[in-house]
Amino acid sequence: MISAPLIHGLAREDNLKLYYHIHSLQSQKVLIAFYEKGVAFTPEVVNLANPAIREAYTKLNPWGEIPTLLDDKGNLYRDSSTIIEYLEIESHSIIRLIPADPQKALFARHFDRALSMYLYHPLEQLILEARRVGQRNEKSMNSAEATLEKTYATLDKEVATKVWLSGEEFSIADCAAAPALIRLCTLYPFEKYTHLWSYLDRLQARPSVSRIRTEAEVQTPALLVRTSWSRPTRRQDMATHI
Ligand SMILES: N[C@@H](CCC(=O)N[C@@H](CS)C(=O)NCC(=O)O)C(=O)O
Repeated sequence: MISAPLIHGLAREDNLKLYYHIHSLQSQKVLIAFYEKGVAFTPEVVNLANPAIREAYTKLNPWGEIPTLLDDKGNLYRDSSTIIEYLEIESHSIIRLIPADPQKALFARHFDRALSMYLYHPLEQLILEARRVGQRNEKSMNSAEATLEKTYATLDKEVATKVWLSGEEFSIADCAAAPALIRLCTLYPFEKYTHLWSYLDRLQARPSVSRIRTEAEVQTPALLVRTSWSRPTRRQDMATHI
């Protein structure tokens, strides 16, 4: 694993170690939360493509998934939403990502969870199929696209009247939405959902979001192509955008 310099923020929790990779979307979700809150951490970059690193990492996270957070008491948090909830409780940041209003907090958590099932899951299915050039499973692609259409339509209605998914405040739900929508805007574009498209513009204008995009692009220039605003027609150009 590679260590990188501490990232400076408003509140300092230097005793937090984050195991992640910038190309992992759930890692990006957590990074957006850290940057929004201005909480510092010690980065541990985990390259799961390296079998020896993967093997070593399963001692920390038996599922072999990133991100994982290790706190100063030796507690491990192995899920992006739980890590953000942890920061909400334990960090000294005054920035909230779970709204104080209980009803809005429920909305924020609901969308975070719904996006994990109905945006991230079909997105991962599409990425998997897109990599299988010549032997794609049409049934799996159709099912992923049908789920995405329902999710796009639902989100489009939500953000037609709201700035962010839980209302006026940027929340955990928006941290989750940004990395997946940025990826999907080239892989399975959604311009016809005009409110959702404008919401993506708002997300991209957020400094925390543009920071993770820059970090991803700096580390792998090829990603510039993947996250660019060029819009392929659905399906045909998929192989060039994975
Ligand atoms: N529920 C987990 C899922 C995390 C997850 O699926 N991470 C992906 C990367 S984005 C991963 O580590 N996949 C295993 C692999 O790439 O081998 C979370 O939200 O933190």
